[in-house]
Amino acid sequence: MKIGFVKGNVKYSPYICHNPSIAAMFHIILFGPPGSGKGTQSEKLIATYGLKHLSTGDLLRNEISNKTPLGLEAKNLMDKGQLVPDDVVIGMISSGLDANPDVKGFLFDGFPRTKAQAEALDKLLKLKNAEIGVFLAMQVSEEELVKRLLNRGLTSGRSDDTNETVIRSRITEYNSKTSSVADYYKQYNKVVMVPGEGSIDDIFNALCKEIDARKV
Ligand code: B4P
Repeated sequence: MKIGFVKGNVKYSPYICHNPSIAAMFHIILFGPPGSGKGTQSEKLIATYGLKHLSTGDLLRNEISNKTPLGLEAKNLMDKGQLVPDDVVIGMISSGLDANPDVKGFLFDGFPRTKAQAEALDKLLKLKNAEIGVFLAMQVSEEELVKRLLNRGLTSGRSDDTNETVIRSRITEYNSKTSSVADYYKQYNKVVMVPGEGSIDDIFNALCKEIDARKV
């Protein structure tokens, strides 16, 4: 199956996906530090596998642009490079699960980011007799992350991308609170490390290979 892909002004070449069908429900966590390419790869994965995309970053930015009380609180934390409280993001994900009862599966992007979020997600999925199929962790060096986010900050209008100190705080927050989420899923043998540097298509193909090896 060949699918082209456009993001912003960039058109990515078609790629070959060998087996995009998903017979049984299959839920994926796409994991990695800020700027590792979760949003970029999510767009391609949902288009290929027909999954429902749940990105806590996008949901929070939506609240910010609608100037809701939750958005104002979140912006204050995000602008400092800090995580938003667990109960806020867990509530958003819970609503997202309930609002989409008939999906083939969810692609969780940027969630869970703490052990409390991971445990809450397990409980929410259990209520639906479901579980995570695979936890895909993208590996990118800190210098590459900073370079990518500063570059995105030139055009994204995202205040958390324009200041190198804030970007480094986000990476510190990831190292202290988020990276250990991978250990939580290791106990269930769900974790697969995928290189996050290289061409977007090569990384995408590596992710597809891991998904195709696990889904029914
Ligand atoms: P997120 O929105 O999750 O986003 P991100 O970490 O900034 O980036 P992502 O990894 O998606 O990178 P992208 O593909 O865009 O988080 C933002 C903030 O929201 C957090 O700091 C936190 O405050 C808050 N938040 C979100 N979820 C939360 C949660 N669960 N709990 C608490 N707080 C939460 O790629 C980045 C750039 O790299 C792009 O410009 C892209 O074009 C480029 N790029 C991608 N792949 C590339 C490649 N292979 N080569 C070169 N460049 C590449």
